[in-house]
Amino acid sequence: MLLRIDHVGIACENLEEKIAFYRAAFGVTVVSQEVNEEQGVKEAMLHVADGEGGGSYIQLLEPTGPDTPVGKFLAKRGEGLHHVAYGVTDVTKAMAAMGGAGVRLVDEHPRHGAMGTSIAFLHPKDVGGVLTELVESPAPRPEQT
Ligand code: CMX
Ligand code: CO
Repeated sequence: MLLRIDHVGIACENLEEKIAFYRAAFGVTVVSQEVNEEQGVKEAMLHVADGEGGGSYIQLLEPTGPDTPVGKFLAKRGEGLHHVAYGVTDVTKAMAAMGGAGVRLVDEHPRHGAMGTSIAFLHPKDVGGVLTELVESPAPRPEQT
């Protein structure tokens, strides 16, 4: 059911500073930068590699305010690894399967993620302390097939 690791989400206080660090230290490039008000984040996707199932990324996350998931996480734990995101073919089907296996779903329905993806979160308390995201990428445009 899982296609690949789509991205790792990393919480930070200052997005621009962390982008500069990752570009200098790892030579990665920013492929998308957006504000997702619903998730309460300013974010950047940094490209790591392309595989059969699609790309893999580092997602840098700066909260838009203290009362957001990443804002609360930073206050409690400080900067660092925030979540792991797996690519899936169909996020609604994956949610049903994982919910059926007894894992608490944070989202009842898929939400909008970076780069046109559909995303849903699984509760960290049911995944051994790891906030887990499921990502369905948009269908490729005809010229990319
Ligand atoms: N990883 C591991 N544990 C986490 C966590 C994380 N990222 N975030 C919270 N927790 C733990 C807390 O430490 C806390 O544990 P304790 O009770 O043992 O202290 C518990 O979960 C509850 O945490 P909280 O601070 O009270 O936060 P909430 O219950 O209000 O929210 C959660 C937790 C997971 C439901 C919320 O963070 C959420 O909805 N996350 C999904 C959305 C999200 O993270 N969006 C930003 C990223 C967007 C993107 O990737 O595109
Ligand atoms: Co993410």
